[in-house]
Amino acid sequence: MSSVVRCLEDGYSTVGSPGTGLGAALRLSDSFDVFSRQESGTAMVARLTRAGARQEPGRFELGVVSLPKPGEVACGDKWAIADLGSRTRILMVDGLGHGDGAEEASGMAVAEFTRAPEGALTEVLLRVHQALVPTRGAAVGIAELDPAMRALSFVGLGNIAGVAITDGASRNLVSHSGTAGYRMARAQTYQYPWPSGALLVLHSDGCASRWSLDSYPGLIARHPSLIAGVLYRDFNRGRDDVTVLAVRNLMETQS
Ligand SMILES: [Mn+2]
Repeated sequence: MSSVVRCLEDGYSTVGSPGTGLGAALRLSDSFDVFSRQESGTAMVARLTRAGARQEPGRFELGVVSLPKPGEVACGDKWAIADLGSRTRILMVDGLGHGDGAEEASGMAVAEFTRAPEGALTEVLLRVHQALVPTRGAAVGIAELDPAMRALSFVGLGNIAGVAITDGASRNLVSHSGTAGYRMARAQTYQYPWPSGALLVLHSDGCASRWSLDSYPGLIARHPSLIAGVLYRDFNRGRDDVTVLAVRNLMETQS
């Protein structure tokens, strides 16, 4: 869109249509955001909140795109979130391969994580590993967000990529080689600074890892759903399930 503002006006169209679609989406949404560049296209997020639905805690904001391999119905990538009071844990799991067997493995990981998300991250990972023994296995990453402490912890087994972005500097989170349910060597949790405004991006290997938000001026400050959507659009490999999750620390800087 050469002008997002004009495109949001009712009655404006470049193709002879009524030109009311985007304006209607904006009016009907509880939150709405657009990231558009003429050379690469447009990403949009429109959110509807169910009446009485639990509100986000306000300590962070999160967006996810998770889709099966083209042509598949089952998705072997899954993610889950567990609220532990001041801390929040996020699981991302990529069942080996794709299709039903991959979905079964990742579903069991989510079930185990959801059943018992507490304890040291390495213990949670070990329980997930044990739960997956009957399955074909999976790559697993577990992040713990502590927005008030401006801290982020991560333990990973296999190919779940994590990148912490602070003041334009990116840091890749350490993950161990192995496969949950099949082979797990000694796992270690690593801590990273996660100050106010910092972003964490987690993604499965259905998304290439050569991206940089530097190529998208302004995107880092936008809703995490837009960040996840743009990375999905431009870096999904097209031959695997793909999940991209972005989460930003919303805690105000300590006064
Ligand atoms: Mn994969």
